[in-house]
Amino acid sequence: MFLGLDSSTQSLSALVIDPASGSIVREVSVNFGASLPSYQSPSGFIPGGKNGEVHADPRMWLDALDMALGKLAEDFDLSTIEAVACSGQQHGSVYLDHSFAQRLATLDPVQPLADQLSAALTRATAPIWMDTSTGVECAEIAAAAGGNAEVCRLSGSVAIERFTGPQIRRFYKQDPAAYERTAVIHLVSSFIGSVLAGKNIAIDHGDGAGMNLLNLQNLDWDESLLDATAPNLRAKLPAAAASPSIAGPISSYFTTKYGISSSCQVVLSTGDNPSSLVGMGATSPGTMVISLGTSDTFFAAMENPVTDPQGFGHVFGNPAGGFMSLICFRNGSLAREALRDALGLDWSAFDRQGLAATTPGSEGNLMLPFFGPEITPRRDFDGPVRKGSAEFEAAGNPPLQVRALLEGQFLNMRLHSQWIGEKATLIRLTGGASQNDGIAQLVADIFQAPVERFAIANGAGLGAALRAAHALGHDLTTLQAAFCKPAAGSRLEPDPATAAIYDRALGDYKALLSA
Ligand code: XUL
Repeated sequence: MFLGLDSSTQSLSALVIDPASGSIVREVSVNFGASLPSYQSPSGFIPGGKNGEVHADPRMWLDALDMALGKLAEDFDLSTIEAVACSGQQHGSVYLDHSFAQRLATLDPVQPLADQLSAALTRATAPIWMDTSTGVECAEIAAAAGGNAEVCRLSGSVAIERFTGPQIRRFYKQDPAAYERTAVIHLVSSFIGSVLAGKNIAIDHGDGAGMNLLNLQNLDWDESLLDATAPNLRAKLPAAAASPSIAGPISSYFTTKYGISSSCQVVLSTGDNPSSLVGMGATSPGTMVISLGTSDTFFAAMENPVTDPQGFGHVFGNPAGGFMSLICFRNGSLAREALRDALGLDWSAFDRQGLAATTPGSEGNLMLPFFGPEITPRRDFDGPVRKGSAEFEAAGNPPLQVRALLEGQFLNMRLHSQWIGEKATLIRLTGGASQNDGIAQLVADIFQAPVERFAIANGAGLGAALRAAHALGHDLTTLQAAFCKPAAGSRLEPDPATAAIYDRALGDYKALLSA
């Protein structure tokens, strides 16, 4: 049996897989807001942060780890677990002093983790990926490192607010004494992994690439980016290492407290997106994952670390080797819901029948689908742009508005994923809206690739468990064939008759965007 943990924004979940039967045998989850109300973080972060600050209390993650393992141990024999790996929300960082290593090595199973480790925190709270407070620091890092094009070439991303390097720089500027006292800076994933291993563990290339600090060519912390970020930073960072590395056996805290075997191995942690790449069975180039949520995300494996010349996309390490792209589109369901509400429609307008009232290409009408600020491409102002017939431009003809919005979203995604240089041979669609046949068919047609839907709710947690098994010698391809299966009857084929229509629409969309 193998255990995967996923410490995400709102919850910490644990999932056990049995490779022999190809099944998930146990799954538990601790919702931070509901189960740990004393942290007053209903959505997993401390509300009301000033100047774009979004932080979370790392003690909450530790309490959730104790709780999740406690829940699991209630009706499951954890001595059967051969290895554990963790996935964590990307970019968030935890700051610890010299006592952390000693505290980890001498954890008392009778006391909660949080009580024993909190005194090691040099920054009481951890900035997470939702934080947008570091605009100034991003500009400073880019300037010091020779411009954003250079930062992107080196690290796979331009200096960007939610990434860890700018967060570290802000801490150094705000509280230099506490920065000085900091002996080690962990990502959320490597923090939990270190607790499991009872020692500081390395940061893997998957999550490490989300810091604006990892050099993608040599897979080590980059000297010029370190210098641009904060003094003496290399000494405070764990080593960067390949994802399938074994960190060592699990800490005796967990063997005594939860009955995990002392031979259970801790595998390096990774970020939730690299972990989802594994859990969605998309670690080989050609298969693209599109996740439809509040924001939509696109990710896919890549052999070489090509970077986005426009600087919108990101490159992370692929836990199975090589690299992966990740592109976030802020106007996902955000825009779909805004249009639905503005027109007084319900979701049926977006399904196959609703879309059947109009034809592919929206009769030549086009929409830039930005109902709020967008990050891919960057647009600060709110409001979609409509171009076409007078009625359409006046926001009339609701069915056409719906189709034009969806086509705009996925043409925008196709346009802004061209830099990865791979044609999709298969798209794995996940997230709430993926169940909608109308939207799924439109994705298949715009990308001219078959679409499969997944029933898996927790791709990152499954990815963690698969990584644990892989690091202990199981073949990843065999594991993925057994675990990463599309829901029965969920596959849709692209309609070849729409290929030319969407090729032309893509050109028109690009022209409208430039205009
Ligand atoms: C990716 C990103 C989020 C977090 C939280 O760059 O910021 O997807 O990983 O899920």
